[in-house]
Amino acid sequence: MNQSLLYPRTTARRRVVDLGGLWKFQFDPESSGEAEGWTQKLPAPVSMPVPSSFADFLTDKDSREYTGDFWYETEFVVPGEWRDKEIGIRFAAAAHRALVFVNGLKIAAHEGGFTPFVVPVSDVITWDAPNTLIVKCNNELREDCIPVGITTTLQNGKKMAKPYFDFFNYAGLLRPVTLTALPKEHITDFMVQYELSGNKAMVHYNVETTGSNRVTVTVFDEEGKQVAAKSGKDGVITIDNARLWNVRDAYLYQFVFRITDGGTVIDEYSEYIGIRTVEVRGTDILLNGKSVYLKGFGKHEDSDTTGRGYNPAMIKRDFELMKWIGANSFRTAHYPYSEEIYQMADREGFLVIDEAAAVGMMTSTLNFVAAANGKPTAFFRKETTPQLLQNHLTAIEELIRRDKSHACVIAWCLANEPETTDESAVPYFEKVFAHARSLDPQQRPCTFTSLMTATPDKCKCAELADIMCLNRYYGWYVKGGYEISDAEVFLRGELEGWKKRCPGKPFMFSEYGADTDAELHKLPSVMWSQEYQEEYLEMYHRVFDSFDFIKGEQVWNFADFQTGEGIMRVNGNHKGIFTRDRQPKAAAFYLKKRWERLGNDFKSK
Ligand code: GCB
Repeated sequence: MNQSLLYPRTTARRRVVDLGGLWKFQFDPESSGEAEGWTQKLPAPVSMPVPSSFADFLTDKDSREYTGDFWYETEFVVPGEWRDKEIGIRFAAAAHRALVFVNGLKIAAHEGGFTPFVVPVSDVITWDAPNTLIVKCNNELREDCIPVGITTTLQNGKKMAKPYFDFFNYAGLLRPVTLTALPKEHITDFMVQYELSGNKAMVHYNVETTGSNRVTVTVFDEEGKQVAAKSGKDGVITIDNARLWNVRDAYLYQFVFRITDGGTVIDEYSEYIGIRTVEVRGTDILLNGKSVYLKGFGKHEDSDTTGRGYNPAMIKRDFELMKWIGANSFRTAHYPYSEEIYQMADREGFLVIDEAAAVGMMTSTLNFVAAANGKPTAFFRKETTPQLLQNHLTAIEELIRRDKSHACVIAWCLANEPETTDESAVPYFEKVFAHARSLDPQQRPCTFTSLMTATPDKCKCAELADIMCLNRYYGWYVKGGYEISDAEVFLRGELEGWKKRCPGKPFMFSEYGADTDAELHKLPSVMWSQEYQEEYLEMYHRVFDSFDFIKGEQVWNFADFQTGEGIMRVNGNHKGIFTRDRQPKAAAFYLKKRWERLGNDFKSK
């Protein structure tokens, strides 16, 4: 059976203890820790907050750029009262891979830094006494893992990560680590899908458990009133006069799942669930049967000091800013985000395009350089491709298993800017798309974001996508500044090409943007000035508004974010509409006017 990825919640029968705080931490540049017994105790640790990325706390460059193995250590006590429970340690994210040791025993390994895993520990702990938890992480980039990159060794012997992607390679125990105590017989997963008929919602559900006792599902509305109940591991629950979840108008029912034996509740799990349907029909993206236009951003989980670490304060601020500016959606570029972000999106009625960490799938050391030089290459013909595919499929499984019940998730983005210009991408992505489609009970649309060189005459994979997402930078990497009038001609020309190649498919812009210095004003504008960012956006919007099949606009990026060093980046990527500390640039006020004017049903017939 697949591992349970349910969000850890304390309920009548479940217990969750947050293990966050200051842990011990040590770099292991020689990878000698295991041989030297670090699995028992770290020899010379420093303190390190968990959850967080480690990179931006430290004041020397070797530490910030550290690439290789690094170790965490803490202690936990499990109360003897829980002897009859199944005890686990849940890592919400350990980037990019981890080995877990409890009391010196190696008990688990996990590849992939953005999805959770649970390590069962009942058999290795001492009750009522301190147990040692040691985690060996590794943040090396490879061509057979996602996100994709390589690791090189400098002349001085130090390793260095070379991402094929444009964001800092933050790593560590990025998200909460929790101790969980579940009943031996417990719920491991559930799924829901919807059918609407008049005022009625039929919720088809399925509950997985570890045993054979009776399962019940009870549904409560937002007032706490019971509106439906059903027993059985699968079935259909009918909700009369159902209030649907809608864009920026969320309504969440509470579903309580129980395992019962006679009058005894053996396990209980509950979740807030929005009822809605998502479908692509012709060039429309339909939510509850009505056409919706996406306004918003490609984002990152990125903030000062904590890096990619879980930062609930920043999550809150970001949602307030997205509401302020009139956005209704975002894409989790370029990896699955913290679970709490989807919970907030469910609550606030934001539409999320949920992305796997499949980024950097092109032959280049930096994807935007490849985008600019347009040389034909063949990323999916490498000898690493079979292993990469395997890791990619597993990551998609974990993503869909984790996020499938969120109302906010309206599409799966299976890769960012893969090199789809070579035939070798076709069999690769046929497998990726088929896999995702076989896993999602709600059959949400699947997509990938298309790289600028993958024009309508060159892209080999467009037909696989239910919604075609374009990342385009005419007016920035190509034909920038005074040439922007030519950029507009190119952009229009490309869209005419797409209209012919894929008639009857919805398109959206998943990236378009211009780097902008929050301090720089210039009249008339120059590239990098606040004025240019606005002119660039106005040009794109003029074009979008003249093509009916463009059904969404997500600006790159919501906020400035950290990247690696290089001549293309000035302490990070500055395409943010907000600064890294989440204050508006001038274009934010322009976007606010536009998005408040465009309804969620913009371009619906
Ligand atoms: C892209 C990438 C994104 C980069 C962006 C840029 O196409 O998907 O990760 O940050 O371009 O700013 O160049």
